[in-house]
This record gives sequence, C-alpha cells and structure tokens, in this order.
Amino acid sequence: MTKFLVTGFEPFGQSNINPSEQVVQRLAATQFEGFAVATAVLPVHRHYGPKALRTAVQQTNPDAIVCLGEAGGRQAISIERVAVNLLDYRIADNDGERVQDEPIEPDGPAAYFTTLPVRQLMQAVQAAGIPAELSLSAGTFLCNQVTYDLLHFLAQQQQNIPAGFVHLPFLPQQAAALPRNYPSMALATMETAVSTILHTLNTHLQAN
Ligand code: PCA
Repeated sequence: MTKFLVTGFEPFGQSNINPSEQVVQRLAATQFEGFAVATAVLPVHRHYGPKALRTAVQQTNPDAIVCLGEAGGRQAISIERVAVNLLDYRIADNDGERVQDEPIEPDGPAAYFTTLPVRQLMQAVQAAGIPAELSLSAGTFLCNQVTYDLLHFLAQQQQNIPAGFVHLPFLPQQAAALPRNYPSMALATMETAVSTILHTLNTHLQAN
C-alpha cells in the first residue's frame, strides 16, 4: 500500500491560523482507501523547518511527499514546479530571523524541479471543480526553502520518490480579517483538492 507523507506549516506572520496546518489535521483524521497518509506540521523556522521535514521523511519512509503551505493572495490551488537555492525572507520567521540574499546550499545547484507530475495533478484538481494552477516559484521564504532542502536531500540519498509543494490560498476567515480584499478558499474545498492530489498520485505511482 502506498504511503504518503503530507506536511503543512504552523501559523506565521500576522495570522494565528495556517490553512496548510488545518488541511493536514483533517487528513490525519481520515482513513483513505488504497493508501496511508503520514502527516507532520513544520515550524516556520530557518533551521527547524527543513530539519523537521527531513526527520519526518526518515521516520515515515514514504513513497511520495506532498508539502503544503499558505500563499496568501493566490487565487487557486497552486502547484509549484521549481525550488530555488535562495533565502530572501520577505518577513521574519517565527524566531524573528530574516535572512536576505543567501543560498540555501552554497554548493548546491541553482534550482531543483519538483518531481511530482504537476500538470496531471493540476488537471485532476480542476476536474474536481476546484481552481488550480501551476506556479513557477514558491517564493524565497520557508516554503521554497523546505522544498529545496527536501529535493537536495532526496538527490543526495539517491531516493527517487516523487516530492513537491502545493501552495494554498487564505481561508475565508483570514481574508475577512484583512484591510483589503484577498481571494480565499474554504477549508473543505482545499481538503478535497489535496485528497484529489493524493488519489491521482496514487494512480500515477501504481502505473509507473
Ligand atoms: N507559507 C510560507 C511559509 C509557511 C507557509 O505556510 C511560504 O510560502 O514560504
């Protein structure tokens, strides 16, 4: 049986909730048919974020990894294609550290493509009636950093498993608390989108 690792992030910045954490909590409480889902919630911390993800990978030994995070302002389920070797935090992490213009891995490649079948996943989410898009950049904050670190780690271990990142919009209650209007998506819709991604990935893994 396929085993997925799905991660989210704790709240950060001005918000005390993070849709990715909430989706992960819901998945953790769900019994899926045909695959198992291990979950972890990562700290928004320069060192402990990537470290917690590596630990989760080592502890769960998954067949594929889908990391989730919040991208306030995005209008759709946003499937990332690339992680770049750059730390340029637009705000401080939860420990108050704001890194600028530094590489993640000084000797690492400039970027990694994620290894998820991104277009297939986007089309599956759209077919489920949920807006989805491909995105060229996860930014230069923690979401990009953990993705780069994960892909670098898997490459070094020669662990050839699909891994990548999906950004989620704000929840309606986050958007409603902001001084101007931002797009948002209901938690149940995001949860359906992520389970659609897992079902599609499971079929993909069985076919390959
Ligand atoms: N989003 C941030 C970090 C944690 C999260 O959920 C990002 O996009 O980098």
